[in-house]
Amino acid sequence: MTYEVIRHQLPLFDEDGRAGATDDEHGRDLYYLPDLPEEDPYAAGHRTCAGCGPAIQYRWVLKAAGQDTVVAGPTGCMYVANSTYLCTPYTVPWAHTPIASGGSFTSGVAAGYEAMIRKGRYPGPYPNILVMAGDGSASDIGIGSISGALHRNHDALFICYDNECYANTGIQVSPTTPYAGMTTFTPFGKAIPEGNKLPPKNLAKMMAEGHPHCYVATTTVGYPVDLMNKTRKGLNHVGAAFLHCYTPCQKGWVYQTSMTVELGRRVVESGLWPVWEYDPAERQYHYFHPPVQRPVTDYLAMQGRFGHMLPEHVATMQVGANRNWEAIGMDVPAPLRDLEDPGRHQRLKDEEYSMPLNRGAGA
Ligand SMILES: Cc1ncc(C[n+]2csc(CCOP(=O)(O)OP(=O)(O)O)c2C)c(N)n1
Ligand code: SF4
Ligand SMILES: [Mg+2]
Repeated sequence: MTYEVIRHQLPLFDEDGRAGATDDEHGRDLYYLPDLPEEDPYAAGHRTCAGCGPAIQYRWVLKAAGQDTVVAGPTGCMYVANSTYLCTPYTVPWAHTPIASGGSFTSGVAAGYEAMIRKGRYPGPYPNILVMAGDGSASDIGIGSISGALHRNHDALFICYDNECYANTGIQVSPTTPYAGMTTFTPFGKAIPEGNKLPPKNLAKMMAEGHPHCYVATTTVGYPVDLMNKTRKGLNHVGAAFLHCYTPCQKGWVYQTSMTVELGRRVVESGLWPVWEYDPAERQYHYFHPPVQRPVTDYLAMQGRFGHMLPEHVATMQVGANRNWEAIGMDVPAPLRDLEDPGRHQRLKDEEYSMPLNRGAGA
């Protein structure tokens, strides 16, 4: 006898009825939160750094997923800092996987639950199954196993928490480290003044283009409701889903501890992290158009990892941001176009802004 597999359909949080929101001078809604579940499957008491972006992401994702959830986590900060001997902050089943195996492990969990429910050996319903892998895992060492899982369309949500470095082993460069982002493996100096010469790997677009039957989305910890709704959409989607979330690393990026969420907005408003959703049914991308467009320096100057950048490096960054604005269907205002000129930055650097002192990663 074969039993039916019953799946959860999690309701989405209201993003429109923002009566309680207060606007800042740019019209950005502040402090808006809908009624959220009180449960926190990622409880207080973990050992990540103060202001850790991945920890904020873990909390929102698991709040959105709820108690009937099974979580996997490949090696990285969010394994090590959350699994002190005989202690974890999870109130739901959680397993550590090798760094390369987040995709294959989670495939096995998903296939196992499907089989057990069909055979009547697990009463169901089918739980929310997700894995949260770092960028080193999801975009580099473990990308093959995640791509395989997406291709085979296992019913699970595969999340990359992206702190743009191999944080846990000492802030080494990863494929998603931004151009000019300083890490311990990309120090700046006379030979390579920008530190990191390469642009970041466009992981989310690779996943969407390469697996067109999957739900794929990007988000940041600056937009908690968006993050929670995309978590729920990814879990509701029958089949594989991939979510790429920008999560600042306080230790590696060297910024004021309280600025994690603000960075999560500024990275979008400076055109460096397009927020979008790919709908596999329509085969269409839906781009978020932020209400504010800022120069990249509004973002870069908050972080010590960019403090060594010279005017020509900042101009290169602005070129990339401007191409991103065009790619998501937004006009590039003339002042932002002007900032593609390194000469303009030299003048601004002398007169209007200063980059922070770069004391090195982890300072
Ligand atoms: C195959 C393998 N290579 C290297 C390591 C060492 N290692 C442990 S954690 C880690 C960093 C992982 O980086 P990321 O996935 O970005 O997570 P983060 O530490 O940034 O949270 C590395 C390289 C490992 N555990 N396994
Ligand atoms: S090093 Fe970065 S990712 Fe790791 S716990 Fe600290 S802030 Fe979080
Ligand atoms: Mg990382």
